[in-house]
Amino acid sequence: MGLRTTCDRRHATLVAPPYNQNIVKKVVHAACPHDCPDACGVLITVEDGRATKIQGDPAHPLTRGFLCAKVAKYLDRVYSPDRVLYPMRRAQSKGPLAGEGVHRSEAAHAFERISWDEALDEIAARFKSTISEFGSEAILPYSYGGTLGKLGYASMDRRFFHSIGASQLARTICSEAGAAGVKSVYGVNMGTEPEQFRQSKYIIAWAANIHGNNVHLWPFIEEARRNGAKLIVIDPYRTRTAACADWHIPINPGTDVALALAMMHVIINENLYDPDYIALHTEGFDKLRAKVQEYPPEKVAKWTGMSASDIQKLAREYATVRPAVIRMNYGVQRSQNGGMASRTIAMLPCITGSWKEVGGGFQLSTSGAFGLNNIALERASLMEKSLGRAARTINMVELGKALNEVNDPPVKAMYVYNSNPAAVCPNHNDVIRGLMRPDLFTVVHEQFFTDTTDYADVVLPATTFFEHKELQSAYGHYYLQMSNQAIEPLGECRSNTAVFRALAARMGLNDECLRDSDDEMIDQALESENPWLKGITRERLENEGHIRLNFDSPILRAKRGSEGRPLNDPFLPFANGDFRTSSGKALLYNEALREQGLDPVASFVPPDESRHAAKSKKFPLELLARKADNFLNSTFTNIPSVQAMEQTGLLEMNSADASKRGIRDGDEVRAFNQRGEIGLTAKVNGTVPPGVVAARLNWAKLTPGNRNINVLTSEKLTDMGNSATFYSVLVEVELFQPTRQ
Ligand SMILES: Nc1nc2c(c(=O)[nH]1)N[C@H]1C(S)=C(S)[C@@H](COP(=O)(O)OP(=O)(O)OC[C@H]3O[C@@H](n4cnc5c(=O)[nH]c(N)nc54)[C@H](O)[C@@H]3O)O[C@H]1N2
Ligand SMILES: Nc1nc2c(c(=O)[nH]1)N[C@H]1C(S)=C(S)[C@@H](COP(=O)(O)OP(=O)(O)OC[C@H]3O[C@@H](n4cnc5c(=O)[nH]c(N)nc54)[C@H](O)[C@@H]3O)O[C@H]1N2
Ligand code: SF4
Ligand SMILES: [Mo]
Repeated sequence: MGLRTTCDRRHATLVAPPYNQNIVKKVVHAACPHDCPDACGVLITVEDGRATKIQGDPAHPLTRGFLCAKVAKYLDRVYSPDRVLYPMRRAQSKGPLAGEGVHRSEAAHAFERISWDEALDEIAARFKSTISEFGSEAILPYSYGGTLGKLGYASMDRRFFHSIGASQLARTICSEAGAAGVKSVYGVNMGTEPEQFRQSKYIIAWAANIHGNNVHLWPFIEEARRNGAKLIVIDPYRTRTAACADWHIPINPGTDVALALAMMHVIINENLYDPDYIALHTEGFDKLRAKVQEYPPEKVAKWTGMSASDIQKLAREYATVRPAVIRMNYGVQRSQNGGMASRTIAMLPCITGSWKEVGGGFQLSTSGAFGLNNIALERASLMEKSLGRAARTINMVELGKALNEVNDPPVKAMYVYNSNPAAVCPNHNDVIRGLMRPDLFTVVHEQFFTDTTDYADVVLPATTFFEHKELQSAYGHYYLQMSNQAIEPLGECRSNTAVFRALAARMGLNDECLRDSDDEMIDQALESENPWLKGITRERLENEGHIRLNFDSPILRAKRGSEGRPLNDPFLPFANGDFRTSSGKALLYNEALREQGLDPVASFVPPDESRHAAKSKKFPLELLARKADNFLNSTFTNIPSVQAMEQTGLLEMNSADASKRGIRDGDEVRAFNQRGEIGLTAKVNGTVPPGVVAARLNWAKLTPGNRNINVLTSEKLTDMGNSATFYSVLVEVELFQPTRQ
């Protein structure tokens, strides 16, 4: 029989096993740091210093005791024979080793093991010589979502790079268009608490692959459906979520702006809106009313691929079946007009007044509520000391351009952590051309020998979340968590903060904040003006594991007076307005958009790469270069037990498009456009409508020809937020022809 813990909410409960007094067993509370809205509470069982079990924390209100399939197999990742365990220096030329699928420990053969002292000396010396020859901005940090832990994501790393005056990185690859679109209405990116979905009667999953990317929301949706709620999925791809829905709307990619405007056309013209909420809590309704007249359902039908009557039905149901909630996810904003799409969809609950209702509203993210003290963590002011000004900013989406074209100064040294740009960046061929540059000094701090380590000069071994302590916020719920260290670091692995502390010392940097410990930084993060953090301390988090944001804070209650709606339970962020705009109202008209060359209300501009553009004649198919349900971006793609759950190397096609090209299910095909080409296996399985093809992200070296689907995606940026346009890509597909010798 398994051993029971006495209290699974304590971060480390020691349990002496009855049969063998020598084995020390403990259960440690941690939090999953992967780039996923669910930010699960995790319990790790450790026996004699070795993790033996991982499970979802049953006490966490969202996790509810279960983990997604990939993290349930996390012991395979932590104890994988393929981990990077020691600092390594390149011993062979850059690029993947010959032979397909060289992704396991063999990739290490391109390197020789060195000590931490040698590695730190080499990096410090190269950084110093780069600074003296080209200036400090010739050094580029490159990081993203490997860990969303507050310390590992942005703390000592930023302090270090600000202190040396390195280029800044605009971290826009994922969510900035959506955040900008939502903020252009609400002034903040937050929304409906996920637990309230159980009280909804009409749930729209708008570009939200809930089963794949947000699985802990699903039980609440199921509960709502048991009580009669309807689930509508708006997604060109037939996800598992779409397959279970009451109504799946396979909208044409990049046309959501037009759909939202047409829905508002119906809602406003048929008097289905909430005049009181609009009068009290919004600005610019008259201009919106005028604007939506340009988007009647009949006109929008031809863009979206929906019938006018379906648009009307959706609008009427959304406005009248109450409460109605929209779970929009980031898929919608990976289109060129993704900022405007997010803006218009975010307007819908302001028009219907659905923010007043428990189980109503809208959620893209909850991150805007945490308000941790990022200024204290990141210390941007250190740039003033090192450079006398803010360093230049390079957009991470444009890495190909940065490495091949930027010349003022050129990027001469790059330090990659929390990211695998050789897999996840658009315009893969240009990225690889840049990474191959012999004059580029590249450091990669990693857990595995990824696509990017194949181009590294020095590889440093990184801890997993089992091996370090973290403070964890979330973007899909309102609980702050402590992730405690469960086991000692494997081999010579070090956490991000530990490496940057050591590098700062090695470079002789002396600002005191470069020596802060992890606990000190956690305390600094919690020292914030945000009233919702009141009463939340490191000690409490260590003892309780997770704590809900303090929406009932006395400060807010005093501000509101005794008349106010109870804030804590249920949390209704915008029931009384309280938008974070200068007027406190939702901005249906936003003058600032005009300065960005956009319509201050809203307008639909089809993406350059879409069926509505002239270019579509040469490359007529719209590609969705999607994520895999069982990987996390490029993470987990190399773990055999996780690979076994996923199908890779596929190009999903509609039977109409396939038969037009003489392609049958299982045929080898070539997908190509002006940026590149890739060989894949056709899958004609009904997941995509005519005119759309889809493929899944994977490590390049696990795909034949050492390339992945990002050979076809572009560096073009979105209308707001300068994000990536992974879902505005045109391609052509043909039966594979072997090249003649
Ligand atoms: N299993 C798993 N979970 C993940 C991730 C993962 O890779 N795997 N990634 C994590 C990360 S980094 C993020 S940002 C989140 C993202 O989570 P989501 O926002 O759900 O991200 P996507 O999968 O990019 O897009 C969601 C859906 O949008 C659809 N879509 C594409 N274009 C359009 C369009 O023009 N209109 C509409 N209506 N739909 C469109 C796609 O087909 C997709 O099914 O998930 C996180 N969770
Ligand atoms: N075609 C296509 N491309 C995409 C997307 C898509 O949908 N389609 N999605 C985009 C999106 S939404 C995102 S968010 C990006 C994600 O891009 P990335 O943030 O680069 O995400 P991952 O591919 O998960 O790679 C993260 C790496 O960080 C490492 N890592 C994990 N923890 C740590 C740590 O504590 N320290 C260090 N030093 N390393 C660590 C992991 O081993 C992993 O290799 O990809 C984007 N690229
Ligand atoms: S990846 Fe997401 S669903 Fe899976 S354990 Fe982590 S937070 Fe939970
Ligand atoms: Mo993302």
